[in-house]
Amino acid sequence: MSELMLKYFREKQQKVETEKVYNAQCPFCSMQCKKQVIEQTIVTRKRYRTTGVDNPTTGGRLCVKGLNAYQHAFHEDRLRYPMQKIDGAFQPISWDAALQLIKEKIPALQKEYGKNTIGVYGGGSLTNETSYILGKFARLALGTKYIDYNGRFCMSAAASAGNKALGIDRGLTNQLDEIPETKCIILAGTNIADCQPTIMPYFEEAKRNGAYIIVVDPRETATAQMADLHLKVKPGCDNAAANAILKCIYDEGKADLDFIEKRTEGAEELFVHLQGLTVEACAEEAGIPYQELEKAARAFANAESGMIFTARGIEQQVDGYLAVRNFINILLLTGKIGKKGSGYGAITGQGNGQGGREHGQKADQLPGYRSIDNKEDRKYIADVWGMKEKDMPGKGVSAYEMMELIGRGDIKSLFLVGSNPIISNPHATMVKEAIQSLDFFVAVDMFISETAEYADLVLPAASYMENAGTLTNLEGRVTLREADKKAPGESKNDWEILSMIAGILGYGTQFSYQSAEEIFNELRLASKGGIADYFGITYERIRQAEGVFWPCRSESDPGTKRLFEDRFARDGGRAELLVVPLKNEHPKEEVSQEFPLYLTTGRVMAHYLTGVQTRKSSNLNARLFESFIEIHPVTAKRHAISENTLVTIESPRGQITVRSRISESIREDTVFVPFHWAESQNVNMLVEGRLDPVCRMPGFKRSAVRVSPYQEQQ
Ligand SMILES: Nc1nc2c(c(=O)[nH]1)N[C@H]1C(S)=C(S)[C@@H](COP(=O)(O)OP(=O)(O)OC[C@H]3O[C@@H](n4cnc5c(=O)[nH]c(N)nc54)[C@H](O)[C@@H]3O)O[C@H]1N2
Ligand SMILES: Nc1nc2c(c(=O)[nH]1)N[C@H]1C(S)=C(S)[C@@H](COP(=O)(O)OP(=O)(O)OC[C@H]3O[C@@H](n4cnc5c(=O)[nH]c(N)nc54)[C@H](O)[C@@H]3O)O[C@H]1N2
Ligand code: SF4
Ligand SMILES: [Mo]
Repeated sequence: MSELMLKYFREKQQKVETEKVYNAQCPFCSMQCKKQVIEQTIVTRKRYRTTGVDNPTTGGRLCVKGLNAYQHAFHEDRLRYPMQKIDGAFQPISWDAALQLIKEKIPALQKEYGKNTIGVYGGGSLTNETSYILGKFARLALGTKYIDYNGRFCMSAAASAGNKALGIDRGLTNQLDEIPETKCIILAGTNIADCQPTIMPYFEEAKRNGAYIIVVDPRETATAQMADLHLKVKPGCDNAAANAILKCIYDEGKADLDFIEKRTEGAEELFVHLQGLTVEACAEEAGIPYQELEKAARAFANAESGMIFTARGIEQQVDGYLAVRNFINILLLTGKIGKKGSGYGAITGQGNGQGGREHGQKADQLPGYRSIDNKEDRKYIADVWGMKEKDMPGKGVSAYEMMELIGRGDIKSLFLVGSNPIISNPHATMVKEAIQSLDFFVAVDMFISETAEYADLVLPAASYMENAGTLTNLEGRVTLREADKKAPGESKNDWEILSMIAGILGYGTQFSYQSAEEIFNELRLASKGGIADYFGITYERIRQAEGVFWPCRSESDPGTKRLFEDRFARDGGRAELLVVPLKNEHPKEEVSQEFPLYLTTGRVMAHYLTGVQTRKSSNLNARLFESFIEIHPVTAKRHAISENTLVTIESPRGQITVRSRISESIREDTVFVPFHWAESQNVNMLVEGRLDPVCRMPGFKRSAVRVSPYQEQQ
């Protein structure tokens, strides 16, 4: 090519080359890392680059998921129009036609079967504004009591335990900045290295400052590799491990009696209970050498300050509520809470796992963490919503129980917003059948997920890059996600879609919002005086301060960074110690001759939840494109399983097939499978539907299974 032509092409390229910068916040985990997506158009080709943006929580860090999250937002499979299932296939229709269909179906079903024949199912990825609107939509526009959300599988055990023991459920009682100053840390059932990677520098700094780190996990995860002591607990036996630690602290006279007397109740019963235990018996039950539990107890009790963090490993159990209570007992017994460098943290899961559980998409909850059973709370919210208190429905049921009601035909229609229950619920085969049996099923999603596949109508939702709003991160810091990309085709923000549906059902006046900020201002009022009080928080304040902590009761209130310094939030101001028996009355699935191994489930770094979003990313898929079973070499040998081969895993409920990954990092009696994949790799086909009686959490972290080399069906 001649020099002249090259010059011509170069100039032409420069003219058409454009760069757009989108401000965003990662859609995935509770760290809510701030970022910018930079779109470069060169001739007709688009190229994307992501950079982190400095902020007080993550300092501009991003993990591999955040770096690649633009791939699903710009994916060609994004829904652009409402899609109606006609003769078994989806066809694009207009918004008018979609709304008309809803107007024909919903009132008719309600007339025939009553208002509670409709269910509403939300998610922890939704903004605070959408979560708030979803609760109002269910209770006012549909008048149904059946609303719940995927956070039931996520935060419910920790939330109930926090509420009952301490009087408030805010993920972390202290801000992240205090972690580097603490001297002993227990990480119980949390794999932060893979699940909240950008939190790691706080812990690494603590370690450099001399903190002793204890990890409780049946597997040696990347998180456990950072630990000074790894307690390789038997799945579902964390209660016993915590009891051993409590017993040792008590016996060795290390309990903080002054703190216990001034700030707690229930100590007498706890002491009697501890007197009846032995460390050895608890250790045996937990599957951990007793010397290691004693070491953990001494390290924690002797440290000047200490923090305990829990996550789904101990919480997703049929007694997850009690497990968290027993770890909170350790903090209270040693007086390590409500002080600098001492406190509790439930590591929140989803982007808005925290805010999503505060503003009314939970069966028993009204905005501001108000209770739907409390007459005053009901009256207050009814006034904000312009309805009569007596018309407000009561408490519904939890997410999985809603699936059971669908299966029984009691709920005939479902609005699903931001969740994929066929992959994420326990007993997934039953759930799939239930979903298929619905008379009228509307899903609001960016994609046709495995569940939306069965919908009669799928409404196209905006992605995180297009939908502005607030999300509350794991610290309890309310952040503002700016979004400046245009949503593709005719897709819309969730809150706009819900408002349009409410409008067609006759509630236009109460759902006449023009912006997310307008909804937030109503939410502020609705939360005023509640436990999760957002009244003092405004978009302007969040922009200026880069996030405001709740509770924040007025615009001059700086927000509460550390909880419980002077009093706990329970009536009377004391925290509650609770006896957690070594063998409690909530039996878990036990291994047997037929099903000899414990199965536990969880996550890997590169994928997110049911994988609908991360499986769309070629970069993330390249890291791991299929599921696997982590199995100990001794166990693998016993079951004739070799490395990198297909394995069939069976439980009393079903079977799946995944590839083997043989590793000494897992207990011999346990296997691990992630839950990011569908169909024959959907591990929830193996998990039972039994629930924790207090918080209704399923036991995702312990089932009984057997394994065998995969054999092709003849
Ligand atoms: N990469 C990635 N990050 C995520 C997510 C994701 O899907 N992918 N999801 C987000 C969400 S919504 C959530 S809730 C969080 C979840 O975050 P985590 O709770 O940290 O993640 P999990 O992998 O489910 O479980 C954590 C650990 O518990 C261990 N475990 C299993 N059974 C037991 C047990 O009986 N006792 C104990 N002590 N430990 C046990 C597992 O081996 C695992 O290492 O992560 C968030 N971040
Ligand atoms: N075996 C096992 N099962 C588990 C768990 C486990 O550890 N083990 N963990 C449980 C936990 S902690 C969780 S949080 C659940 C999660 O379970 P799900 O909620 O089912 O998981 P997601 O993949 O987040 O599903 C989100 C869906 O909503 C869509 N979506 C994302 N953002 C938006 C949005 O802003 N608006 C709308 N309208 N749609 C959106 C996505 O495209 C996707 O289809 O899984 C639970 N299930
Ligand atoms: S997945 Fe979590 S840690 Fe990773 S970038 Fe997103 S918000 Fe940050
Ligand atoms: Mo979660």
